[in-house]
Amino acid sequence: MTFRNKKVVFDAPKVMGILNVTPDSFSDGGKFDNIDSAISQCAFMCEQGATFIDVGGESTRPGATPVGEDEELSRVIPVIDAISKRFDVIISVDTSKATVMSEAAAHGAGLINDVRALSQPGALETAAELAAKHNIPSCIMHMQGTPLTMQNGPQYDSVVDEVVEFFRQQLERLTHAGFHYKQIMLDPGFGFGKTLDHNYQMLKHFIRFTEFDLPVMAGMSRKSMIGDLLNKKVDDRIAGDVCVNTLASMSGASVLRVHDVKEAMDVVKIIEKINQVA
Ligand code: 8Y4
Repeated sequence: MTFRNKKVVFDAPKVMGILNVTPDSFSDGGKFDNIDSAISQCAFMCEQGATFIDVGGESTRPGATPVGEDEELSRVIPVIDAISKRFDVIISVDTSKATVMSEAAAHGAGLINDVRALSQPGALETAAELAAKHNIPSCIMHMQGTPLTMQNGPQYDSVVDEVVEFFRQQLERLTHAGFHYKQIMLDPGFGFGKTLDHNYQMLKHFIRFTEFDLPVMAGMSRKSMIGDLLNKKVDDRIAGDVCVNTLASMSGASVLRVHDVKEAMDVVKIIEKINQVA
């Protein structure tokens, strides 16, 4: 798959480092502070082997309050601009808003990562135009409900079947809008309207998501599917992360979206070796 002008071969999984540019409540530092820390965090993840950096300015954690367009733009665009000038990494923009997508693309983004699967006003049209004009793929994630309500009693007959069917429908919709098939990445959306069992059903049968011959992303890093099962706080989930990323990798995951790039790269190198030996 090609991201703008960079070709990536998914013979083994690649790592996407998470770069949050949501303000934290313990810091009232100005925008320059945030950009400087974003740059150093990005440098750190690039040195460790990240192929992608996912820049997000909207929290999609359960119950998070929505952020306005101007606020999201002012958080995300200066960071994308700074990263694209300094690092040879593929910048992924984590957004659902059409304006943020096009501004991010204008400042160097190479992938659109939309947890709402291009469902917001103008998002499909904008993403399709960016795919056609600049060869910017989109990652389409499955979510049941909205971030506000998704975790109150999610239900499926079969979560795996429903996610596969969702992918089928989205591929139809995106190709109809002008996307080339090979410009679409898929993501089952761990933690987005799923119970603990739903998440582990998706992990157990992850290989089912690879039937479309498209790259599949797995985002489980530090999520409650690890913390709740193991009874571990967010900063004590690395071993769990490594385990689930190994399992997803063995089932054909192409991109591991993680906070801890160094540990995920160990997984990638072992998978690469497994793929090489007889
Ligand atoms: C600690 C910190 C615990 C953050 C949980 C979290 C995905 C995603 C998110 C994903 C794709 C998150 C933007 C949720 N998850 N995009 N985004 N796939 N494609 N929570 O799974 O990281 S945000």
